[in-house]
Amino acid sequence: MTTSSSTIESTLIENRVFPPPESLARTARIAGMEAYHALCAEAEKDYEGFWARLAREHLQWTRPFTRTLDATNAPFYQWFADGELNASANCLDKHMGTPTENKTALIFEADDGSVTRVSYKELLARVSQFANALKALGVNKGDRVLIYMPMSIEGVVAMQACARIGATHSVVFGGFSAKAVHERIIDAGAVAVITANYQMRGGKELPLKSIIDEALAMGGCECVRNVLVYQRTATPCAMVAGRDTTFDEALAGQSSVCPPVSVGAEHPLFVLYTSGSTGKPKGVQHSTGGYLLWAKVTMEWTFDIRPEDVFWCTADIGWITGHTYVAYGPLAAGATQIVFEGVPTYPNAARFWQMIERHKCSVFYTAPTAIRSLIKAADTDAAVHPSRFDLSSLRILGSVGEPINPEAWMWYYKNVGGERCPIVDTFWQTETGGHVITPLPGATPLVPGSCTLPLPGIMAAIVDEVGNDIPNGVGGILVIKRPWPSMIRTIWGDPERFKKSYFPEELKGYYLAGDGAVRSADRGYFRITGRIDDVLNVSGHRMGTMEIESALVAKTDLVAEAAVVGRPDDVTGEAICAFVVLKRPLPKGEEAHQIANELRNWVAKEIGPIAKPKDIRFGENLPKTRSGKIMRRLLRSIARGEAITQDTSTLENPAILEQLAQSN
Ligand code: 6R9
Repeated sequence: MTTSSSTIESTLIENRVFPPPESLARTARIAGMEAYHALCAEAEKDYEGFWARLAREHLQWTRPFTRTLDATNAPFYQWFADGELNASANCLDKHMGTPTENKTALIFEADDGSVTRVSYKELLARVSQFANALKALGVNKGDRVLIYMPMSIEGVVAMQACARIGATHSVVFGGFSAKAVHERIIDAGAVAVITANYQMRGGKELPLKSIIDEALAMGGCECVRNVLVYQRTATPCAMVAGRDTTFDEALAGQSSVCPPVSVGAEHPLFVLYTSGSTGKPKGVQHSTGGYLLWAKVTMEWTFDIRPEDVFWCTADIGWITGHTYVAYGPLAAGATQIVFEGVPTYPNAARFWQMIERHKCSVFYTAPTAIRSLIKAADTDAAVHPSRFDLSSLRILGSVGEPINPEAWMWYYKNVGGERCPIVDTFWQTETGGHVITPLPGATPLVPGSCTLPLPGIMAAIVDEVGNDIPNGVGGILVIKRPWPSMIRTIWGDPERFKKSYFPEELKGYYLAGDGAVRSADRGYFRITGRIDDVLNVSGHRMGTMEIESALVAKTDLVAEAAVVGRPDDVTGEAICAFVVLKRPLPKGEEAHQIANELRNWVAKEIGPIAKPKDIRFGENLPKTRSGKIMRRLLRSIARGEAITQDTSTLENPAILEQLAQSN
């Protein structure tokens, strides 16, 4: 038997344990495992009392709540329901009159490297002025506002301004297509859209406003009365009279004082669309009180955030990570944070390391896919290796979005963290609002590739198909047994789908995360084994296979049938692989290549460039059972280039496997 040295190394690595640095184990918010266990015991003993204590300690209420959890209409749980507060006041106003008011809230670094700083006081003034501009346009409490913005101070201001007047924002990532924006505008019933003329990414000027114009022209968007346009670049864009206003026009003459509107704790702070296992994206609705509570608490527990920290979460505000750990959490915690417009590889793959050095970043939070691509770059070009930069300001590193493989973990730990900084591998989802399973930097001994243990108060467990607990060492379904304050409240406009997706009857009322997981036999540490539904994770972005399939078959002149599966990819984690049956004879060579490109561009237009399949394979048919079901497990094997070892006896057309396997 031969075993390659890399296999030996990775096995050894997975068994390695990294205790927290001594200083953090002494001083962190949760210092040592005893402190962690004490909090878990508190939650265990008096669940509601535990959450009520946190909610009173961490949030400022304009009207105190008297009831903690209301489960009468489960699974539509309500938290702190009779309490009132304002999210923006809890992020900004509460710092006024404290030493934080003159502190830098945002360090914005643009794509071209220019830097703008905004203090908490200035940010409050800007948010208030913007809130007044929204009010002047007739945007009211409860209205939905769609935000389609680049990473910018203005993007954060727009979100906070909505929160200030009780409008519910729905941020759509700037990489989504007009069609995707259109669908979300209609589903949310947005009354206004906030966008920019262009965005700058990697030295390129990319349109945003024209995509909004295209979306609004698709019809059915009568709900949208106004479009607000931030002029990010000097290039003009088309403006529709009576509908479109520039930021400058809208802000002119508006006061920079705007009293925050108190809303009930359950008032929807935002709706964020994410992919599910059926074609249509789900509008995940979050509350104000419970959501903000966890954003603030996890900043302190997971990142041990301190007044002197410079925090940097590299996620875009179009994703949940950019909501909780850019737009809300760091501000609620009074931190200084970096907001970055550009991409990690421009002007070269040292951009992150350069920025950490330049801004003396101390807590850095990014995605495994970024780390893996930077490892690749550093391997081939020593000039972009992190060792060339002074990263001594770092004290805590974080990872989010997908499993981090032990090799990437070790590289991150050694080369970025200088073997000093704990890595918090935070497992969570759009639906969980904030971290749910994660190491604590001053307590948890780290095992590369494991998100370790649930946060206090999060009753995570691994169960079988009927909700029975599974012993450590055996893989199963990840659930959370009790409701928690920052959980999803419903799917916007589709409560039935909410119940079906997250609280299936057979699971005893537990929250179904949609991931598989296993706990280690020795420590009971969780390791996420990947989605158990038809959702792919490409570069940390969730993509529904059905969503991509619907996009492909929507090309009705060309495509008869399509099936999409994932296959492992070294850099992006998973890659999208599409099997397509055309309405014409099987293409070969150059023609196949051309059609594949045409389909990729089509998917980019239907959903967005992030959904483009990496592989497209053509066949005269797809492997199907006699009842006509596509056998995806076989397609998964073909996509991975594996020999088919599964049972194919139920397959109607076995010859197709050979054809598809050779179609690459
Ligand atoms: C925050 C975010 C959620 C899905 C989730 C899981 C995967 C996220 C992870 C992780 C392993 C981690 N995921 N963090 N898998 N380890 N630390 O990413 O939200 O975009 O909704 O994705 O991402 O599969 O179910 P979202």
